[in-house]
Order: sequence, then C-alpha cells, then structure tokens
Amino acid sequence: MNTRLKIAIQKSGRLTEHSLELLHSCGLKYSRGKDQLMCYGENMPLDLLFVRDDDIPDLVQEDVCDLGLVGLNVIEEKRLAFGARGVAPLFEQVQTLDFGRCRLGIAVPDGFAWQDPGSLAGRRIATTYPNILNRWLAERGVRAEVVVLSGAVEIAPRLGRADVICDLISTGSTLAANHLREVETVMHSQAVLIRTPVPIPPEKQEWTRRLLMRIDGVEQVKGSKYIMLHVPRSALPQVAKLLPGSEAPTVIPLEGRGDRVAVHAVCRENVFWETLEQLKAVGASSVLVLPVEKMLA
Ligand code: PRT
Ligand code: ZN
Repeated sequence: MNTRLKIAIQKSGRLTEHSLELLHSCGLKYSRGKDQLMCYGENMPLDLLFVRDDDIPDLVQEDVCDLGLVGLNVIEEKRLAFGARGVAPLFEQVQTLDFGRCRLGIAVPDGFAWQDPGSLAGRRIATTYPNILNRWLAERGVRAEVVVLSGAVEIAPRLGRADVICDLISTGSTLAANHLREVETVMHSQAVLIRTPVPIPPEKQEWTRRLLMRIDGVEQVKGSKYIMLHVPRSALPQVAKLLPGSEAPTVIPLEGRGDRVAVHAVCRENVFWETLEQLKAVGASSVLVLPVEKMLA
C-alpha cells in the first residue's frame, strides 16, 4: 500500500473535472464509484483521494498525500494561517496549472462611496479568506473589521452582516446579481500542484518523477501548435519573427526547389489567422497548423 503515490484532489467542485482531466491526459486510468472517497489507478501505482479543497494543503502538509491539486487562494490562506500559529508550511508549490483562474477581490454595494482602500476604514468586510485580507489591509495601513464566513459571502451586505465583501470572482456575474461592484483585486489565483517536501520513499520516486514530467508536458502543450509551411529561403528571418513563441524551427530543403524550403516549428502560443496572413505576405505557401497532443522536453 505504501508504495502507491497518493494525490489529493477536490471531491466535487470547480477544480474536480479539470484535475481529473489533467491526470487522464497524463495517461492515468482509474475507476471511480459514485461518492467514493478514494479510487485506484489501474495502470499506475497511484491513488486519488477525493476531499474538500480546503483539506488538501493539510493532507499534503501531514504527508498523508504526496501531491495535491488546489487553488493558489487556498494555499496562500493556509500558509498565512500556519504562519500565524507558528507552524512552518511544509507543502511545496511545484507548478501552476492552466485552470481554476479567478481573483480574490473587494466588492462594494451599489451606491457605496468608494475612493480607494482607505474607504474601508472602520467598515465590516465579509470573507472566507481572513488571513489574506488582513495582510492586504495591513499592507495598506487600513483598519477594518473582518467578518469570517464559510460561504454565501455575497449576500452578507444585504443581510446586514457586513458593509462590503472580499470574495473570489471569475466572470463577475454573481456580484452583478447581488448588486455589488468590484473595486480592488487582492490576489490573482489559479490551480497549482503541491507536493510534500518530506523525502518521497525510493519506491515512489520513479513514478513521482514521471508524473511530474507528464504534468509539465501536458501544461506545455496547452495552446501550442505545430506549424508547417513552405517559404522562400530569403524569407526565413521574417518567418522566424512571425512564428509566436517558436524555438529553433526545423528547415528542410524541398526536392528540386533550390529557392524554397519547408519550415516546421512548435509555437508555444496559439497561431491566429492574422499570423497566417502575414506569413503568406512574405511568400509562405502550403501552411498547415496542427494541434500538439503530447510534448516531452
Ligand atoms: O466543497 P469544497 O470546499 O471542496 O468547495 P468550495 O465551495 O470551497 O470551492 P469551489 O468548488 O467553489 O472552488 C474551488 C476553487 O476553484 C477555488 O478555491 C478557486 O481556486 C477556484 N475558483 C475559480 C473559484 C471560482 N473560480 C469562483 N468563481 N472558486 C469560487 N468561485 C465562486 C465565488 O466564490 C463566487 O461565489 O464563484 C462565484 C463567483 O463567480 P462569478 O463567475 O459569478 O464571478
Ligand atoms: Zn472549499
């Protein structure tokens, strides 16, 4: 049992589907029964633990799980909470992931006289992130009362429990529906991969290394494209400038066409129609843009 890697992911919420998708892209096959708290990787010595996102840093901190996928907002709040208790946070942030993007922001009711963070002085601010908010207020020298709620923060002003709120925002539609206006960003967040800094036992090391490399590969190909085109040799410098985020393109001679070459390159960003039009303008033809499925640097 101890030789199997354990990964904590959110049981049911905004990160669940993306976390499972990431692991699936890394080649993991698993079977998950409804409401199951743990599931076994069928083709890797790796098990998934399904928990509330707030519990993920603790599980990794206590070395119950080797790895965890969780929002930066949760990590930062835990880090500050541990710090306040004099406990050094033991989890280590390995990589940021391309999902779960949001921001923690201050929002005020319509009609609130907002000028700058000083407008919060003496006010009650409802939040689920008291440590992050307190640090932000302290950095700005603002004294306010932080009202800690475990959820439904956006209705606190209407219920008279707070004057303003500090909550996670992605599209802003929840704020609009509750007649609140976003005025300041406290922090930007996205999902991250954390790991225990406790040395991983030798029997788990190989799979940890392979999984981290695969996650890195999956993250790298997001938005990447493979582009192939024919161009006059003389246009190579312009082509290199036009290909977004490409490194060292491959240049191949074309049989019987001394003046034209084929160029193949991996672009680390999306390739837009405008780029293709500009490539055509410098003499490119037979341009093909393909998605990249896997990449191992
Ligand atoms: O049960 P559990 O504790 O596991 O779940 P949870 O309810 O605490 O978390 P969940 O599933 O809501 O969010 C998990 C993580 O997703 C968060 O910690 C963030 O890292 C990330 N995330 C990304 C978000 C949002 N976007 C988000 N929009 N988390 C919450 N929200 C909420 C926000 O609190 C507000 O109620 O969505 C509402 C605002 O959304 P918009 O689109 O209307 O602005
Ligand atoms: Zn939570």
